[in-house]
Parts: sequence; C-alpha cells; structure tokens
Amino acid sequence: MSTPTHAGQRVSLTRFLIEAQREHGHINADLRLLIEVVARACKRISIAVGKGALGNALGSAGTENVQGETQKKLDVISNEILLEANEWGGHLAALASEEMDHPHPIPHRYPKGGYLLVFDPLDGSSNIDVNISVGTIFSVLRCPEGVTDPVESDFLQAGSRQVAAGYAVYGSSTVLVLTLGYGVYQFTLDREQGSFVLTGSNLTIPADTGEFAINMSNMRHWEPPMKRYIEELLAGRTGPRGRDFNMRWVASMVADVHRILTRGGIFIYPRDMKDPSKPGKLRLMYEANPMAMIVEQAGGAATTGLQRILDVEPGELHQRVPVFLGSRNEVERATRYHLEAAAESAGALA
Ligand code: AHM
Ligand code: MG
Repeated sequence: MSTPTHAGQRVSLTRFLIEAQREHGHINADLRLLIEVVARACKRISIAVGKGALGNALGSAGTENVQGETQKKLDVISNEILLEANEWGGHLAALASEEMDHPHPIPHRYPKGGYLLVFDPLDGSSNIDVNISVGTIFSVLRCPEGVTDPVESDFLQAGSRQVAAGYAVYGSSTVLVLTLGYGVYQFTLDREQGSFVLTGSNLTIPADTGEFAINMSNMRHWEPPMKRYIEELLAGRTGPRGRDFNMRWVASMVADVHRILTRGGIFIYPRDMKDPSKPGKLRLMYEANPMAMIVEQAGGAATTGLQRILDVEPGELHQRVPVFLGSRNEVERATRYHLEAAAESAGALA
C-alpha cells in the first residue's frame, strides 16, 4: 500500500481531519476534536503497551469488570487514559466502556458537548501479557436531542446511527483505522514524530476470500448451520466449495479485523452452547458495531448470522451478539445457512 500524499507531503491525521471539516464539510469542529483526542489517547496507550514488562503494568489488576472478566492492569490503565483525555474537551456528553458497569458522566466542572463515546479500551486481553497485538475500539454516537445528563438508555442506539468508528492496533507498528461515514482510512504512528500519518485511503475488503478466522476449539458447542459452514471450508478442494481455505485466529478482534481489512477474510464469533445464557462473546456497542461500520464502509458485510449488525436495536450497554464480518460473499453464505436453519426450525414448530 503506498502512502497517500498531498503534493508530495505526508498527510497527518490532524491535516486529514481539518480538511475533512474545512473542505468537505464532512465533520464539525467538535467531532474533529473528539477524533484527535481519541487518537492522542491511543498514542499514550501504545506507549504503555510498548513498555512491556519494563512498564510494571503486565498481569492482573485483581479486579473484575461487569462481565465477570478479570481486568488486566493495562485494561484499567487504558480505560483511565481514555477517560482523562476525553473528559475536559467539551465535545462529549458522556462516555461508556467495556471496563465500567455504567456510563461515565462528564464532571460538572467541564462543559458538555453533543457526542457519546463508547469504547473497548484494550481489546484482546488474553494477549496483553504475551506480546501479541492488542488494540482499542471506539464508536461515536450523538447524544439525543435535549438530553444534558445522558444515562444508559441514551446510549442504546442502533449501530447505523454511529457518526464515526475506529480502532487502533498496537502491533509491530501502531495503526489507527477510522471511518467518518465516507470510506475507511488508515494512519500509521510515526514513533519519532509522535504523529499519525495517512497510510491508506478508501480501504476495501475483497468480496471473495480463501481465509477464515474462528476459534475452532468451540466447534462442539456450535449450532448446526455454523458447523455446516466451517465443515464445508475444512473439506477443501474435494469438498462442496471446491477449493482449499486457510485459517488464522489471533484472538484479538482488532488484529483479526485489521488483517481482513488488509487482505480479506471472514471473522466469526458465533453464538455457542458453552454458556447458553450468552448470545455470543463479543459486545455489540463497543466491539461489533464499530467494526461492522468499518467493514461495511470498506465494502464488506457484517451480520449476527440472522440480521445486519448495524440494525440491531440494543437492549443494554454490555449486550453480546454473534459476529460474522468481512468478505461479503462469505458472510452472506454463512448468514444464508443460519437463516435457512431458522426457517426450517420455525416450519417444524408451525
Ligand atoms: P476482550 O475484549 O475481553 O479482550 O475479549 C474480546 C476478545 C476478542 O478480541 C477476540 O476476538 C476474542 O475475545 C477471543 O476470544 P477467545 O479467547 O474465546 O478465542
Ligand atoms: Mg474486546
């Protein structure tokens, strides 16, 4: 991928955002500030993650989040960095995060703005201590008209109402991927300069792919259409698909989605029967929705297996959903298998 430039000059995130506001009218000053502030926080998180064992921040924080997961020290630190960075700028009405039970209000001493920010501060917790890529995922919503002190119900908006979404991957390089609703852009952190530089414009996901990402160890817990889809891929050239498929699973959604955005693929975290009370592992508001917006903006598809993720009306802040996203033709096929199975069982019940 070549680096897009303006008359030979590198384009920083700041310049990209100012031009998006000034020349194209795509964003207003508050949204520009919001993205800048989130990007600045991601730089700080990148530095904290990059220190590794020298930062004295590996390992467990000894606490649990609302989902009953043990928090890592870096989960807590990343959450704090995003809160601190975003509280005082005047662009937000409130924030919510994977690591906090309830929305975080803007302290009364600061002005409030018209946006809501929802984030997973450090996605890929199981990879933090083993030096594998982790990342930050974020979603931007409008605060409902007339609401000055937003509560949880004000956040419960379908993903189609997101005004922006993005993620950062803290990998061999730090990359920020962003959509403001008109295409997907990639910025790479220049560590010497301390600034994000545009390294990819209008990213697109190929419609076809020979690569899938799923945690195969859960196969015995899957529903029949899920098993059918993967068994067909595994059957390879002599099976019904007539070609071989390759598998990759980083276990950091940010890294798996970034690979798919770079070279195609399908990512699946389906519903399974390991814990029937949970409809999937991933969270709708700060994992599935922002990734679905990015993937759709890149020409891919994102469903729950039964419906478009961006159409799901959230019932609660930390709600979980099954996730199928990436190369359009594979997502559509896997979704079709699920819809057919649902129609068959509805027919059997009628
Ligand atoms: P986290 O937000 O607590 O890190 O959990 C989400 C992560 C995703 O990044 C990843 O796709 C998935 O959990 C991996 O799950 P598993 O360990 O079951 O393979
Ligand atoms: Mg996560």
